[in-house]
Amino acid sequence: MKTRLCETLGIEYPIIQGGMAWVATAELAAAVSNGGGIGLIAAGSAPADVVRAQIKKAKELTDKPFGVNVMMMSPFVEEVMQVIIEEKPAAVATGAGNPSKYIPALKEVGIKVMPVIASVAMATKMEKSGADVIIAEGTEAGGHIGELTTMVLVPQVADAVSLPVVAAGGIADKRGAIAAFALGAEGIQVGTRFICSTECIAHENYKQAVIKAKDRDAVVTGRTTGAPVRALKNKLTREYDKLEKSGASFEEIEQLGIGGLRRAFEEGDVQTGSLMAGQSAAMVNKIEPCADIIRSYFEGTEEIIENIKNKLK
Ligand code: TUI
Repeated sequence: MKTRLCETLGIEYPIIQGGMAWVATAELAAAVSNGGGIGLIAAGSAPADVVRAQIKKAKELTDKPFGVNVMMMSPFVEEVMQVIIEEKPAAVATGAGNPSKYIPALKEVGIKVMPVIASVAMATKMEKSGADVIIAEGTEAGGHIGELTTMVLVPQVADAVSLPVVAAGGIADKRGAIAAFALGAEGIQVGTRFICSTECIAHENYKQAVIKAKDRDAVVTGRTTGAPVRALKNKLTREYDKLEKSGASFEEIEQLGIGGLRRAFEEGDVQTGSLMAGQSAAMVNKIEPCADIIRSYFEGTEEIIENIKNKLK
């Protein structure tokens, strides 16, 4: 399963690890890259010097291409982009905003740019701005999300742009990968399943919460504030719901979530922490090395394709 994405990034399998703030550290990114995909360090809202240290660490842990995910709403986005231009990781993915103004400088030094988008309009805009890859993220994904499902977003984006499209959101196994390719994608992005990797240094309680999650446990809060976020249902999401329904102010609601990711990731606080995860959490059942996760998406796919052919007879 080699695609244009593999050529663009110099990787073996067409899989990009999701840029999960706090969760996607240099350790995880390097493990994914060593396993033949491309790992991403999540800059999240971290200051630039922290991001630089993470890039340096990843360079020690892998000789393979890796990238950095930049959250465009970060107060440090300007400085983080500068550090990236200096350190030159193979690729940059962006989320939660428009990276257009940084694209020329990133490309100038040979960094591939992969905006994550949730609409066709944003996909065509990114192609015009000079992006190298478009990551189309459906609402099944964890964290900050758009409205459209992967099933309807990916084919529309694939029709609208000529760049390689990567499908993200809800891709939990090789069936999902094959479906993504059927929709026109040339690669997949996987976040939630990598939380449950041996190399991910998230708190064990966070990993176990993902493993325990059932079909309807990854819920959305923040729809009324205009920044919807999908996370595993717990005390925090219930309080969010209550506040939103009570007509509380934007500031009051946002205040509740502050520090939530750190509480989940570092302290393992599964009640008041923000356990961001996608709907695919329900399909993640074990902790295993990144290399095994990657292979599980691409090995044995012939059998599934054969089954499809048989059903269509
Ligand atoms: O960015 C993500 N996932 C995230 S970011 C994040 S941190 C955060 N926490 C609370 C509220 C907001 C952010 C946690 N998870 N995924 C990629 C993604 N990007 N999904 C949707 C978008 C997106 C949305 C709007 C991309 C571009 C965009 O453009 C708006 C515009 O026109 O500028």
